[in-house]
Amino acid sequence: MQKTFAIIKPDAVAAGKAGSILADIQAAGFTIKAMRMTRLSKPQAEGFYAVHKERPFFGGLIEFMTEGPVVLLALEAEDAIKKWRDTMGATNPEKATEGTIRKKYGTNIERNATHGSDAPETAAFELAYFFTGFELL
Ligand code: 3AN
Repeated sequence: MQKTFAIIKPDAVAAGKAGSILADIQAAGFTIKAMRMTRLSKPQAEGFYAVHKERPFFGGLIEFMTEGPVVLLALEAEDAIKKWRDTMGATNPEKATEGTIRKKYGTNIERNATHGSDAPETAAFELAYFFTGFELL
């Protein structure tokens, strides 16, 4: 079993899609190990996306990720990191496969409804950034 980290982003929460996305997550076979709804502060979002800080879209991304509440999730499944990336679909919803979460709920490459860790090292960093050890047992 493997864990990955997911976020239901402010666009999807504001659109009232958090419940549908959670249902899709469970239907896809993930166990929700931990979950918290919160609004990220600017420093919290900047720390989370630190790897992107030189990218041209960084400022807009931080603005977006702090504009309203998000749902933070620790998901568990066999091969959870790849499985969640596949369930979400491509970063750009226009290019995402039919039936994926970003295709169903995303608007554009920035406002793309969900986040998912892209590798074991990032999953470990991201899970520990938002959840403590005892929440992930
Ligand atoms: P993913 O979330 O699919 O791993 P990353 O890590 O390349 O994609 O990008 C992190 C986040 O930054 C994306 N989820 C998206 O919200 C935003 N982003 C990525 N590329 C762009 C872009 N070209 N323009 C605006 N926002 C972007």
